[in-house]
Amino acid sequence: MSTAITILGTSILALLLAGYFGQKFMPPPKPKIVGIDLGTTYSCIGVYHAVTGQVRVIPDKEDHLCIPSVVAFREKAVVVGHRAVAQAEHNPSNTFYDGKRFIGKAFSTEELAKEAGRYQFKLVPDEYGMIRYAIQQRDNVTMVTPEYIGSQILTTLKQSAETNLSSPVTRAVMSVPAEFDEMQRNYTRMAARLAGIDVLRIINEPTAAALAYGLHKKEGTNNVLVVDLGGGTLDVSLLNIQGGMFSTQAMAGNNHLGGQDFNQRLFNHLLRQIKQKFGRELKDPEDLQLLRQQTEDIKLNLTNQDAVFIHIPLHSFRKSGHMAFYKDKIMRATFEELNEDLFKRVLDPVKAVLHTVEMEPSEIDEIVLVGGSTRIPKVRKMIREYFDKDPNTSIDPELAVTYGVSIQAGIIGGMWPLTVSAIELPSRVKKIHIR
Ligand SMILES: *[C@@H]1O[C@H](CO)[C@@H](O)[C@H](O)[C@H]1NC(C)=O
Ligand SMILES: *[C@@H]1O[C@H](CO)[C@@H](O)[C@H](O)[C@H]1NC(C)=O
Ligand SMILES: *[C@@H]1O[C@H](CO)[C@@H](O)[C@H](O)[C@H]1NC(C)=O
Ligand SMILES: *[C@@H]1O[C@H](CO)[C@@H](O)[C@H](O)[C@H]1NC(C)=O
Ligand SMILES: CC(=O)N[C@H]1CO[C@H](CO)[C@@H](O)[C@@H]1O
Repeated sequence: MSTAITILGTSILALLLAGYFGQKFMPPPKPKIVGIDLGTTYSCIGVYHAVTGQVRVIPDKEDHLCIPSVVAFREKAVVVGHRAVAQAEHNPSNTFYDGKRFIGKAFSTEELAKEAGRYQFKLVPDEYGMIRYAIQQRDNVTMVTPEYIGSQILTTLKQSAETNLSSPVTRAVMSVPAEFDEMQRNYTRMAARLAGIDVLRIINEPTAAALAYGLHKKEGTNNVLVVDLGGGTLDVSLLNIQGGMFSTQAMAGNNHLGGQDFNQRLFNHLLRQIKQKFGRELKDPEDLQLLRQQTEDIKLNLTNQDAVFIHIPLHSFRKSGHMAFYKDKIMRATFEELNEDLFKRVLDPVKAVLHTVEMEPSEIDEIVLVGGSTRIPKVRKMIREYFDKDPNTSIDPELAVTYGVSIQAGIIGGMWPLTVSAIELPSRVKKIHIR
């Protein structure tokens, strides 16, 4: 009897050891399902690694973690991401972006007129008001759909992932704005299908951000406010999370407020400075392109520095062989002044959401910041002061959604040790639009 128990005990021990060494020394299982954040301005792809229990955002060949959601059509090639941005100033009418604003959505003539005015490319509605982008090459005009633009971005991400993981990538979890209706979700799936990706689940971006912080594992009921300030849009959502169940209580936002607007203010300021220093306006496309890129860098550097020294070559202002340089010192305070009214507007949808659910700022348990523009010190400070509480910022705000969808992909793939599932309850909440 006791021998039998000993043998049983030994074999259990052996099994445990085999399991332990197996886990330790066998190559980890190939990740099968990826998480994709197809964003308005940037898109990223990630994968959950069992064993380490961590999300890895997958870089492209040039080591960029995310790529701009920009697709350009050139005479003989289609270019995507950073390469599309780099040629934008030379090919403005065939460089397309903001596909996410148009995907799966019908526009009235007036709505379209308002939108079209913002872009240097041409938007053409079909008979149902669905938008297509017009590729203009010489006398030839070809139409492409927003989902086709999306598919080009997804194909690029898919290729990066396949290279990195050395395995085919055909299944994904994707995130969409909480306000997306069924048709917008369907067209997002269609974009993926065109890229050879089967979308196993679509989750809301705020839910993904909350998942990234593990808020689905927190005990009890939680009121989580997700503030997503990206390149061109501001979205505020109030989630109620109970035992892994997410429900959206309220949403508000401004579809035309974000990093691009802050850049534009700074860019205009630099142009005014240049005009003052050189006595004429900068018009050269190449110089403008460089200045625009520098503007973005200056803004980013002002997140960590109080002042940024700039030294920008202006090719078109060169005089008798001597290169001209625009030298200046840009203060963070100047950047904040230039954008003061825009920054103030960030709190409007926050207040609108709380008003809708009749809650005080103190009733919010966690605040999650998403989107690159939430790194701006002034924006962070305003939110911290409004709630008298530190927001959750430990995860890179540009990657939080990618982390979350990748965790969801891991959950669907049954990856140990992800045992807690996350379920989104259907919501009929209407988004409040603030301008
Ligand atoms: C015009 O566009 C169509 C569709 O993309 C293409 O097949 C054709 O070769 C183009 N023609 C010219 C002259 O570029
Ligand atoms: C894959 O991406 C990870 C970062 O997520 C990086 O450390 C690794 O070197 C990449 N591997 C290959 C083969 O590109
Ligand atoms: C979305 O797709 C589903 C499944 O393919 C379909 O049943 C539904 O009618 C579609 N809805 C819309 C609004 O396109
Ligand atoms: C921003 O900071 C980086 C890293 O310190 C530096 O290489 C770059 O030149 C800076 N750019 C500007 C415009 O100040
Ligand atoms: C300020 C802060 O970091 N707050 C919370 C962020 O999220 C975790 C949950 O993952 C909380 O435990 C922190 O307190």
